[in-house]
Amino acid sequence: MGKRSAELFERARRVIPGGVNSPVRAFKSVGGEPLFIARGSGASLWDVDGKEYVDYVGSWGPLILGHGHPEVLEAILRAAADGTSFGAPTEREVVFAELLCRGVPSMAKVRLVSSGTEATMSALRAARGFTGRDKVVKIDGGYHGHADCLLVDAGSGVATLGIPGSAGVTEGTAKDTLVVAWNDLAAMQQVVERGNVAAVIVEPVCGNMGCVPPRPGYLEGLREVTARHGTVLIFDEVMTGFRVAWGGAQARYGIVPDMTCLGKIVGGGLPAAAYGGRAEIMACIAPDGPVYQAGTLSGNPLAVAAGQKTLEILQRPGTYEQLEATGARLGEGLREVARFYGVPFFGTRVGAMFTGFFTDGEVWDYAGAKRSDTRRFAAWFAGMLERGIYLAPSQFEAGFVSLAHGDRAIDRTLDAARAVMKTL
Ligand code: KE4
Repeated sequence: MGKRSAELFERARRVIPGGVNSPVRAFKSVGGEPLFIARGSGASLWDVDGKEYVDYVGSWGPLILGHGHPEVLEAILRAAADGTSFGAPTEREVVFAELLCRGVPSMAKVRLVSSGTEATMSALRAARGFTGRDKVVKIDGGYHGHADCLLVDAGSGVATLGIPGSAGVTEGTAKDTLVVAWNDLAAMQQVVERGNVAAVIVEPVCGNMGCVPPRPGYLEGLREVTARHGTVLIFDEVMTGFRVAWGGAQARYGIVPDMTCLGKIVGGGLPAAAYGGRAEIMACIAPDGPVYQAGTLSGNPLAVAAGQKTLEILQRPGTYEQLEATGARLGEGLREVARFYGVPFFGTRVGAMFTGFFTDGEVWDYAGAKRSDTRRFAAWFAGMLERGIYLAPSQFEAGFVSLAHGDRAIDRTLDAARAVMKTL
């Protein structure tokens, strides 16, 4: 790590818990100190010491166009010139909501919020209000933001830090959250059949235990058992929405959930997220119905402008084909390098999201992900960082490619991977 980053981290730790504004940014599990970022452009980032990196974090998902896309910047500036926030309805948010409902047709109506956490928390409240039931089911190692009832056996930073949940979540709250393993349909059926389950919430492609796709038939099975028991099926597409396909994982796999949570990409790098679903469920939301949910900055004009422009660009011909091709080149390239150097490695990928697990076995759930050699991952991460490749600092996070990742970025990454894998 450079001198400026080290100085800033030292100062940050004095005034910010752990020196970071979100735990995943700390390099705790890989045994280093975080880089402080000065700027980004396209597929690259520069730290405050002037070193350039190929970026596979992409602000944890939103930057599917890369950093500082000129059309997105222009849209933000234009919106800002008219005022930064009104706390009142605008035409822009209507157009954006129409675009989201067209893009994700399972949503008859959608409510804008400012973070993925708000989206999932609000969707669960709506599902409970709609069904009059208490329990929710989540996946072991699934992460849906930091609402109390979802911080049970969570993935992402919680998994990275190796803690079972979070202090400060009451037993009363945790007892209504039931947890089953990803891709275990029989376990899910059992829990849902026991009754009183308001909602099942899943990432339709897990991204917070690393990228772990659904097994063939699993999502279909979820849809069937939840429909049979009147349980609301919530797809948390905060990560997968408009990333793995136009319209998200539900479009890619052809499954219609009752509710959908969106975030990251729909904010185009600014704070916007959304939840929506079937008309009867959304009719429960205030002021139409009794489920309260609100937000001072909800539908913020700058965030909506950035999201709208991002989705407009994604709708242009060939974008998802390009993301698929870039993802495939990188994913297959990494697998090949690992095979060549005899490093135990299980590569996963769905479209433009990927993970390389350092394990002999296959990974289909969190237990499988945890069998990875995290010490080897730490060495891999450090070696890649040194060679100018910025990966998420955890085995239990997905990597992302963007439309700005061209052949040069991928070549540079695979060159670095050869040099590092050789030493593992
Ligand atoms: P936010 O509240 O961080 O906007 O979104 C929460 C969230 C909800 N659902 C899914 C599937 C998510 O992946 C997330 C957030 N993901 C993490 C990284 N894996 C965001 C990074 C962070 O926590 O700083």
